[in-house]
Amino acid sequence: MRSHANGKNVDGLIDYFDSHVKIILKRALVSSCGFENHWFLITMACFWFLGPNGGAVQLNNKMQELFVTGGAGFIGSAFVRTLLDETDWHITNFDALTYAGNLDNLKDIDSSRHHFVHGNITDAGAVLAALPEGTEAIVNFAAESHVDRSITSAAEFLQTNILGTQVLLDAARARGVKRFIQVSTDEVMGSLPEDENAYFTEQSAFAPNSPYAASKAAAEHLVRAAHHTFGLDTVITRCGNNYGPRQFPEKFLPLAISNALNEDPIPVYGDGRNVRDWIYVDDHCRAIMLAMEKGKSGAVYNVGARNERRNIDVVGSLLDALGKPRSLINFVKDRPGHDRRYAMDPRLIESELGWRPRETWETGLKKTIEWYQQNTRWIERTRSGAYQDYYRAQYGKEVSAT
Ligand code: NAD
Ligand code: TDX
Repeated sequence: MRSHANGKNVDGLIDYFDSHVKIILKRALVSSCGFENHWFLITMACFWFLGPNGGAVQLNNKMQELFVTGGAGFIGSAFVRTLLDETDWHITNFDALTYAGNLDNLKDIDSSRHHFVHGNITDAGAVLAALPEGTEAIVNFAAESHVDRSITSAAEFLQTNILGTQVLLDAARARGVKRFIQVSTDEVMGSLPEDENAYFTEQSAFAPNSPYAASKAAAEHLVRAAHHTFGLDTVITRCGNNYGPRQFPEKFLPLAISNALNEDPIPVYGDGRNVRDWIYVDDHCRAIMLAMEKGKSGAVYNVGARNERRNIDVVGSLLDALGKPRSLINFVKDRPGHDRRYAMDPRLIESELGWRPRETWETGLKKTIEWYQQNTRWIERTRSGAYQDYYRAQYGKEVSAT
């Protein structure tokens, strides 16, 4: 796969040098052999165009086909945007449009290179029907992704996150898809001690503590098994807490921003001292792109921006940024089994693939807050209807729909 960084410019340069080198070599051949030795020239020309180096030449400007699942959700839609912006690739975006999937998240993108298919990853027939011939890679974002919902009911998590992943692995093998990328989470490794200088590495043991985390851990095992047993080319990325535009407001940061904008109380679980390792969503997406293109087959890469923060400090920062009072903070009953601390050691992806986050907490939070301030209609739509029922059941009270 070719490098995505400034892909169009790099391709242009390669094309330029490639065509000029060809011309120079052909001229040298003609002058050294003479026109009469045309068989030699024809043989050399065939070797040039069809020979073993042809694969490298053909990569230039060749449209790559990608199958993205869950691309109408928060991270998946950011990935689709980033990929369309930074490469020439074509994407088939396969999404069941659950409560978390939202076609508004895909508004204004280049529709000539993006094909949306409404479908469920647990439906093998639908997946195979939608998977284009010659698909270069499957990137699996599709998941039930909210820990609190998994505590209320785990069934959908097992269906989508475990069985759905196996369906995709089988489809990848059946169709000869070159690479399978599983988007996983730090939560598979459980909770770190609060006061110790401990970090999750790629070698950390699995210790999932919620049904969500357990389902993501099971999915990772299936990906690993497909690599080990069938030789499928797989890469797993594990990331911490993402934040940014278009995150469904059941997750802590968008929930807190939406509530703060309406001056509704912000529910903080327990003592608010749980630590999460926050990363701006586009930085995560670029890490996935790099892992997809350059990651080692069978590898796992931890993705983190070295940005640990306590929940109470996160709320504090955003209330200050919005000019809202701290009195909006409302300590509520803790989440059962609440993991105390997540912290990623990203040294492998940094050293092996050269990945670095572009956003700091300050720039990322500013962008995020501005997006929610400017997209009140999006918040209104996502917080109407079923969201109100969810909020009442989860927090035992009403919240503004706007
Ligand atoms: P999200 O809930 O915002 O989006 C999930 C998307 O998957 C939605 O568009 C939904 O419609 C789709 N989907 C759900 N079930 C499906 C099914 N059966 N078939 C097809 N599509 C289905 O989630 P997100 O926050 O964007 O997370 C994306 C992925 O990244 C998930 O796999 C999650 O585990 C992982 N992840 C998330 C975070 C985070 O902080 N949000 C961190 C690390 C890893
Ligand atoms: O109302 C809330 N109050 C609160 O204090 C909510 C919803 C959360 N919290 C706390 C719980 C966590 O310590 O905030 C922290 C973040 O919570 P979530 O946004 O629910 O994320 P988390 O449980 O940490 O999991 C997230 O990161 C890893 C994503 O939801 C997962 O999909 C991802 O895999």
